[in-house]
Amino acid sequence: MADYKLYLGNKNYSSWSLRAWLVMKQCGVPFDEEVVPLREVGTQTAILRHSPSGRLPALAVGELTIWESVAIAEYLAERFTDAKLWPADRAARAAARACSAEMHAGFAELRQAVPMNCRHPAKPKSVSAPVRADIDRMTAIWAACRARYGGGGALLFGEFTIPDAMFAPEVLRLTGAGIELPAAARTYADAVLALPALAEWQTAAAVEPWLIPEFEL
Ligand SMILES: N[C@@H](CCC(=O)N[C@@H](CS)C(=O)NCC(=O)O)C(=O)O
Repeated sequence: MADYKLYLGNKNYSSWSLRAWLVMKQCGVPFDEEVVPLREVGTQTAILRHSPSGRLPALAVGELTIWESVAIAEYLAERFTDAKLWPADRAARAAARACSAEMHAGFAELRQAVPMNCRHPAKPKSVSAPVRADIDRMTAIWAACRARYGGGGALLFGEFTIPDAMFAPEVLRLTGAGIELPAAARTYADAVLALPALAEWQTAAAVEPWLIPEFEL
């Protein structure tokens, strides 16, 4: 049994779980994981056994339970400094935290209109003005981070950092929906899609037995 156990929602649908899982993978330590199927009779009771908020992901470390994807990421960044989960430079780190916080708190229109679905990506017939505004803001963040901080690699702050995990589900949403992206955003999206850990998650999502009709658009 590993020291860390990550409780997740369905890999096919749970974007917050994907974020925490990508950060955990980046730490390079063994961890156990358990998917609690969402939207089933008994789901809430099952989640509450592992997460006091009734939401996933949650990370168990011995007696400690950490819920909320950003808190999990922060905990792992403190524990596994070699994984360099935040940029080393203070200004870059502040920007990385701002991007991550903006993702965590925002982009509701996009997230609502285009649910994450690894197996069958949602393909909206049209993009409303509020969704377009979310996309424009998100791709502007990507372009700005790449231009200012991205020189050392293909990701937002060069090598993989927490904001890349925060935006990974959005990359799946936007590319899966076939939404045209500005060149810099497309290049960044391709770099995220090339992450081996993301491919591993998608492979696992593809064989999950559960289907949630409201996320099958
Ligand atoms: N703010 C939370 C959001 C977590 C969240 O909304 N998780 C969803 C799955 S993606 C959930 O657990 N939903 C409970 C349910 O559908 O019963 C975080 O960042 O971890």
